[in-house]
Amino acid sequence: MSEATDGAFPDGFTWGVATSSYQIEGAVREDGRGESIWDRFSHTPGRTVNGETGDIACDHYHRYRDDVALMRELNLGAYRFSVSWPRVLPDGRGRVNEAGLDFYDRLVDELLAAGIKPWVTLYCWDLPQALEDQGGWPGRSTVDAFTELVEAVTRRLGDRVRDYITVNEPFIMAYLGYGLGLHAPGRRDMTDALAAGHHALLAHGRALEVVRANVPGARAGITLSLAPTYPLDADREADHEAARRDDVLFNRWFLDPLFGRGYPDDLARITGGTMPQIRDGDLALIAAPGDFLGVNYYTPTYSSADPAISDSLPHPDPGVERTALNWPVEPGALTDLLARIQRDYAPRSILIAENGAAFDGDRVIDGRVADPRRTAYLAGHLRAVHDAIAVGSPVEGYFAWSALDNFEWAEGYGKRFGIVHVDYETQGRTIKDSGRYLARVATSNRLD
Ligand code: GCO
Repeated sequence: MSEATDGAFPDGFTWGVATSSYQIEGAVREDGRGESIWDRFSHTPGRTVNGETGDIACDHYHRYRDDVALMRELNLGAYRFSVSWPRVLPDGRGRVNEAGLDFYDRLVDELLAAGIKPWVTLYCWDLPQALEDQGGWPGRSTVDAFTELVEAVTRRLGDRVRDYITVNEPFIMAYLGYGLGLHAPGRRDMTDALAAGHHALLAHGRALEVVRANVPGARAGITLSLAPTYPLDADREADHEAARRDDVLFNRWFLDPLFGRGYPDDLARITGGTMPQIRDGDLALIAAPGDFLGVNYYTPTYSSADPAISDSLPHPDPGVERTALNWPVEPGALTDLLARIQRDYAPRSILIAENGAAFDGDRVIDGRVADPRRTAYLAGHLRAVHDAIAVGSPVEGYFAWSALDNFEWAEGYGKRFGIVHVDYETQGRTIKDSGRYLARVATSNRLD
C-alpha cells in the first residue's frame, strides 16, 4: 500500500508536544527573573478569569525533570518550549541573568538525556515589563532588544539546540495584546497593533540572522496562528466579502510579507489603524526564507457580514462539535489550510507547531483520565495532516498543544488543553487517554 492509503507518516516525521514559559513555569520571582507584561497584566484586577496568574502555574521550573520523564514515557521525540525573556534579561536588555539561562541549560540536558529533541521558541509573549514601559512592541527599539535575547540564548544553548522558532503567533500578540486589549499588555490601539506586528516580523528576520550566525546547522522559522476563512452563508456575497477581509486579518497580514508580497493593501482599512513607517530593507529582511513555516491551527473561521454574528464563532452546522472555548471542531479545514498555504506560498517545509483542544470534564479516576473528545480531536486532525501530506504538503512534524494542562492566558486555568492532566492543588500529573493515543501514533508513525 502507498503511504497515502495505509496511514503512515513520512520517515523521520517529528512527534512532539508544545508549551510556553509563562503558561507552565511559575517561579516568577526566582533566581533573578524580572517582571513580564503577563505578570503585570494577570495581577491587574479584571484582566483574567478569577484573577488567575502564572505565579505558580505547573511549577515546571522545579518539576521539569518529572515532565521530561512523562514525555519520554509517551515516546515523544521532540519538545517545543519557550524561553522566558525576563528570566534571561530581567531588564529586557543589557545585563544577562546567568541563573535564568541555567534553567534552560538544565532542561536541554535533561531532554537530550531522554532522547528528546529540544525545539526552542525564542518569543512566546512574555515581554519584559521594562521594555513595555519604554514603548513595547509598537516601538522599533524592541527589535534590537530582542536580538540581545537571541544572542544570549543561542550562545548558551547553540551547542546542543539546533531548532528554533523565532516568534510565536505575532497576530495574537499584536492584535489581542495591543489592538483589542484582551491579552497583555492590554492596550487598545490598532495603529499600535500594526506597528507591533511589523516589529515582531522584523524581530523574526533579525533572529534568523543571529541564529544562523551562532548555531552551526541551525534550522529556524516563525510560527503563525492560521485559520481558513469561509463565508457563513455561501449564497451571500456579503459573507464572501467578510471572509476575504477576515483572511487578510487572520492570515495574510503575516503570510504575505513573510513570503515577499508586502502587506495586503487593505490591511490598515480592515484593522482601522494606520500602517507603521516601513523603512528600506524592512520587507527584504522579513521575507528572508525560514527553514520551515510553523502552523498553529485550532479552528476555522466562518465569516458573516454582521460583525456580531462573526464574533459569536458561528458555524453553518448547528450541531458541529465545539470545544470548551466554543471553537468549532473541523479537521478538514486544516487540510484546506495546508493546501492553500502550498498553493499560495509554497514554504519549503511545514511544521504543525500547535494543535489541540480544551474540553470540560477531565477527571482523574483510579489514576486514569478518560478524554475521548480530545482523543477524537487529535485523531481527526492527524488524519487531516495525513491527507494534506498525501497531496503534497511538506509537513515534517506535529506538536500537540499541550504537554500539560496550563495557564490559558486570559482564560486562566479552567480551560485544559493538556494531554497530561495537572492537579493544581498537588501539582500531580496524570497522563490522559489522549496522551496514550498520541504515544501510540508517535511510536508506530502511522494513524492508529
Ligand atoms: C501559543 C498558543 C497557546 C494557547 C493555545 C490555546 O501560541 O503558544 O496561543 O499559548 O494556549 O493556542 O489557545
